[in-house]
Amino acid sequence: MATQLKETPSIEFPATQELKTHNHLIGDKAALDAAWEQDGYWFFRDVLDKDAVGRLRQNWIDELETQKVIDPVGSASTEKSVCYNGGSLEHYPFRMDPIAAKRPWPAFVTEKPINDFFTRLFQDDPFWVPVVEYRATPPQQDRSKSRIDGIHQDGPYSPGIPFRICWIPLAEIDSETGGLMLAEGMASGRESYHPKTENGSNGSIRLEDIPADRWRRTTYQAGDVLLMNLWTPHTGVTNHSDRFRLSMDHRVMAVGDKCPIVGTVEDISENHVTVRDASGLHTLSIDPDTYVRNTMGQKLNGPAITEFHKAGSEVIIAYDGDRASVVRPPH
Ligand SMILES: O=C(O)CCC(=O)C(=O)O
Ligand SMILES: [Fe+2]
Repeated sequence: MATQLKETPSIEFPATQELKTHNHLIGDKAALDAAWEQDGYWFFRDVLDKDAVGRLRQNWIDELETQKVIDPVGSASTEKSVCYNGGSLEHYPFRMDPIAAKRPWPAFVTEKPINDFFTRLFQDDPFWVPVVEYRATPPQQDRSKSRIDGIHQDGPYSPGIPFRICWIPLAEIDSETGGLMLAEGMASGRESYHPKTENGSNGSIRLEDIPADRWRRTTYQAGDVLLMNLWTPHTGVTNHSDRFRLSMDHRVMAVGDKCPIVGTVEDISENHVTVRDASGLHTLSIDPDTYVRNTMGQKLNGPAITEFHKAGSEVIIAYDGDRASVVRPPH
């Protein structure tokens, strides 16, 4: 069934169809792998323990109350919605740094039912890459703007880290609230649809470069989880409801996959990085094709590398032999 999101008529917005659900494939590794290649995502409906999701969500509710942009919810369930009360967004922390500072994800992923789900899915222990975005997106004020935040693939921003994007709605996200919209069946070629800009960064994917009949979304509920292939084009859809859109996006892989080094910079130059993790020191070379990046996903070249990455800062490094393919901050 094609559902058209409510749209300002002057702005182009594709018709979307329902996401597939992949619940029936859990336990069948070959079928899961095939769907991963073919569909470019796994969507599992109602698989995450709702109490655990609720405890995670409480961090968002606390922050929204602190910001005075929602009325105190007390013991009311916030699974359906948290209404925006119209409070000022002038100092609103759009990237949710106060939640990031509390680092609520380790407590969540180590809750037994959550860990059990991912262990069963991977038939291996999950490895959580500490790249996490905490989103509490208020209603979009300017309704004349496009509802498409920016079509992108995560792959070209983190080349060489074979993680899966793990997008977790923390309350209902319906078509008005927006949420994530993806293009199905575009990942198997591992092809970047991003136009390259002059400095080697990635420009946004153009809507016209994605076949119009590929777009998928659904009404997401707390308990659902969407895992997405690095090569699947996707975008956030802006919020046209009167509620906050609450989600967390994380990156996960199986311990048996080629996991990146997660550690702190010991020493860095334009040509190398030495990093310390639990297993000791590792030195990797950096060359002009290494995607050394900042928090905004921009590629850093030459002196910009050591202006941004310093001894003591946290990094995630993917590598091939002794060459770094990506050097990135967690956030
Ligand atoms: O939630 C969103 O708005 C976008 C999420 C996203 O791009 C991602 O999880 O990779
Ligand atoms: Fe993304």
